[in-house]
Amino acid sequence: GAAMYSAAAPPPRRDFISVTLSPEEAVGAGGYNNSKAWRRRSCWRKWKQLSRLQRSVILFLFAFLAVCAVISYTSIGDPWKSLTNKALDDPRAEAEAPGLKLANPAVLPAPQKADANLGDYPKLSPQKPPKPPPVRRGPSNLQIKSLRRLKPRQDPSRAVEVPVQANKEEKTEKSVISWRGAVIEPDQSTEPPSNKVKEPEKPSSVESEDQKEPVPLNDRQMAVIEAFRHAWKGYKEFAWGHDELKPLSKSYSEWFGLGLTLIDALDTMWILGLKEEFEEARKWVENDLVFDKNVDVNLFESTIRILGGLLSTYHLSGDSLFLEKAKDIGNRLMPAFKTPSKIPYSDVNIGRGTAHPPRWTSDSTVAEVTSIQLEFRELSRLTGDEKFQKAVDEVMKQVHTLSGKNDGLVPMFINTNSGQFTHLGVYTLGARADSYYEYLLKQWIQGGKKENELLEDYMRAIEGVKKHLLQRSQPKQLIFVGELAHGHFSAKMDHLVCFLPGTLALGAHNGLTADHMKLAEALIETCYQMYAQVETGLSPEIVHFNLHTQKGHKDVEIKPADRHNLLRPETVESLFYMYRFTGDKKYQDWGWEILQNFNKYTRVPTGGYTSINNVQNPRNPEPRDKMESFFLGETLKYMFLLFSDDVDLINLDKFVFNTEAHPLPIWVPA
Ligand code: DMJ
Repeated sequence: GAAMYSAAAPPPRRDFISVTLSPEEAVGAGGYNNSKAWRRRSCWRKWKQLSRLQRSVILFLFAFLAVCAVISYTSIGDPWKSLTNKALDDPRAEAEAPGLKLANPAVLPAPQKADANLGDYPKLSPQKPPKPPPVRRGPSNLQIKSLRRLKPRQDPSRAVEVPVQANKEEKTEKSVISWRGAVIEPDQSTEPPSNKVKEPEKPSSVESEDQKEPVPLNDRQMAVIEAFRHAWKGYKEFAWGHDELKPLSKSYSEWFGLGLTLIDALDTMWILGLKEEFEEARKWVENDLVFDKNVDVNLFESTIRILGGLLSTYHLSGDSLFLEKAKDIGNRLMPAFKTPSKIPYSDVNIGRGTAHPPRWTSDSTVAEVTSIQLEFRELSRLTGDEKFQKAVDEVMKQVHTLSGKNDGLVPMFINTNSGQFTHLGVYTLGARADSYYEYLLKQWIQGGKKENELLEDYMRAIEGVKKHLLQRSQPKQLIFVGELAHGHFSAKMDHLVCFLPGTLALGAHNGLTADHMKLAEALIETCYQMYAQVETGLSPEIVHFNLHTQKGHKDVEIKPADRHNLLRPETVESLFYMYRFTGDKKYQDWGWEILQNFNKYTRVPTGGYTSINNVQNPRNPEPRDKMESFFLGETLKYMFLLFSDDVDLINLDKFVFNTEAHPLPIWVPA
């Protein structure tokens, strides 16, 4: 049934045991004397004064308690361990406690080399071009006016195989590989961004020529709108202006205290055509969104969700309110870059203008410091103030030359004092490294495909993935991306890694090797199986793939600590790219299944959706009572775009999505 949860049951009554200590017992007769020797003597005297029966009873009680303790330790051990791991897997814990995961490394199987020769991906259905874009209709005053007609679909035969120099991490300026051959759309090339800072222009959405007729929405898109409205109802009623809805307790949680869900959802409402909701949220931004607050925010999270959300809403709506707010938060985040190395700290106090690393380390997370570039670069372009771009370009420049990479794969931590990678030897495309790879490609696209170092690092990294991290599972022979820890391959894959098929497809669409598209097709199948092979049809946070055939075993294995689902977007995001670029309807069908399962297992009748603790139990998926802001910012937005046949609804030759699904314009020549 659709509606699964009702309000939380009242807390159970508690019983109390009261214990009274006589003053004498509490402090000892004759005044306070707490010396160890005195205490030892006094206890021994009391023990001697007891009868033999009393002593036996006490000894028996001690023995009994010891047995109970052993039994309860073994039975609560697992949930406790899983709880600890959950905390570690929580993105917030990630942000707050870098290093924790390393302190608790996965138990790795016997060393196995990733098969470097997995180029022969499963046979895939041939690419069908999508139908010509139908004319789009929708709420007229929220229409994104198209810029130009879509350029003809790229002919895969024009894709250029780019040579990759593996094993050479540090290269001098002179030896930079020329990727010119890969740049196939000359009309998108631009001046280097720093040369073209100027007064903010009209946002790209309103510079248009031909406004097209709106397209009627199809049933699946209507279902997404219904889901969004349901989520919004809960947020509006119980969490308005707060960071996240707690749909079961009908309350909210604060992270930064900046209306995170509302800001993350602004451009989704615009794209879905939800005019009333958008206007109401806009009023809140105008009257109640205040950044002058004594609050610590995470640089990465506030950049991708708040700065990114405001910038994209500015571009879609043309409303300068959002640009003003973007400038304000952008300026307040700048103190993060005042570090000895210029590699930013993880946290900034946006009211005080101070920044700091987490309490226990001076490290930052690699994905965090390398996934704020699209937003800060765009802010420079719009404001004419170079400082934003300079700060984030400096980070990329340093990371480009650092040692410690493994065939383009980066470690997970970087030190803000030394500017060097730390905790070397662990390589993943999941948490703490994921969007580094995504932003290499996307910055290259944003800047008009001119910044060769970015492309070079991206191409090399994908070769690194192929060489070290790809394996096939059993029995279905699914290609998956595992992890490498000090030379040991682990068949573990985070759901977060499912951004990769979409990114690979985007690269291929932009002229990179057709081989990337083949890999994308294989990997999106795997990501879909991470849903399809699970009891609820929803993916867990982490899976382990089976490398050996075992009777009755599926490809996907799930550890108790990993079986939660946070309503994450990555698979739906990749399905959207795959459908856009291939037109293969199976991707829409897979997304539709996923939406239905979200409705079945995560929807709360009184409003909102909740993350769940157990994707393996359809009877009780164990709601966690939290709706993450990215469910509205990303998951539902990508669903809506996936079900659309209008390639001009966020045209991927005009916009590039940041890692929180906020579309930013691709720079075009002045
Ligand atoms: C989002 O904040 C972003 O997509 C980020 O890149 C990864 N984590 C969440 C969604 O899973």
